[in-house]
Amino acid sequence: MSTAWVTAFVGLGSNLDRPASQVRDALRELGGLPNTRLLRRSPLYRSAPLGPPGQPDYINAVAMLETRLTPDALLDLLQAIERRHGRMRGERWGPRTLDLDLLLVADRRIDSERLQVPHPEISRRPFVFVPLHDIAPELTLPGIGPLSELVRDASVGELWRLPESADG
Ligand code: A4P
Ligand code: MG
Repeated sequence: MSTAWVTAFVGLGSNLDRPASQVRDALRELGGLPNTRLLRRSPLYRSAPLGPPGQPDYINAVAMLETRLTPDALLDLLQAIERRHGRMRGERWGPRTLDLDLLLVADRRIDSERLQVPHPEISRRPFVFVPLHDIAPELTLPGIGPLSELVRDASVGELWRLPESADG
C-alpha cells in the first residue's frame, strides 16, 4: 500500500440481470473498499451497446474515489467485486453483469501488462466521458487534454440520463 491519498476514477457498466441495481450495488461496494473513500458518483445513464450487436442496452456510471491503494491493489479489488456480481469473462465487448474499469489515477500514466491508465478508450466512449464530466468538469486527461473540450466537441449519440429514482 502506498501512503499518499490519490484521486481515482472508476467506470461502471452492466447490461445483464437488472443492470441499474448492479451498478448501484457496486457503487456502494466501492465506498466500502479498504483505504478508500467514495467522494462522488455520477448519475446513471442508459447507453446503446458498443461491440457485438444484439446485446441489451447498458447502464453506465462513473465514481470518484480517494484511495491509498496502489493501482494494482485497486484493480484486484475491482475484479473481486466483478466476480461477486457473477461476472464471467467471455466475448470481448460482450454482455456482462458488471464491468469496472479503472479510468484514471491522479495524473499518472501506467502501461503495464495488466493495467493501462488512463483507460485507453475514455475519449471514444461518451458513456464514460459524459458521466466523468458530470462529477469532474475541470479534469484534464493525461495525454488527451481537457475533458470539457472532449465533451464540447463530441457527438454523444445514444446516451440517456436516468432519473435518480429509476430502479431495475
Ligand atoms: N486492464 C487494462 N487496463 C485496465 C484498466 N484501466 N481497468 C486489463 C480495468 N482493466 C484493465 O478486461 C480485460 C483486462 O483488461 C483485465 O484483465 C485487466 O488486466 P476485462 O474486463 O476482463 O475484459 P472486457 O471488459 O471484456 O474487455 P475490455 O476490452 O476491457 O472491454 P471494455 O473496454 O471494458 O468494454 N457498451 C456500452 N454502451 N457501455 C459499456 O459499459 N462496455 C463494454 C466493455 C463494451 N460495450 C459497452 C460497454
Ligand atoms: Mg473491462
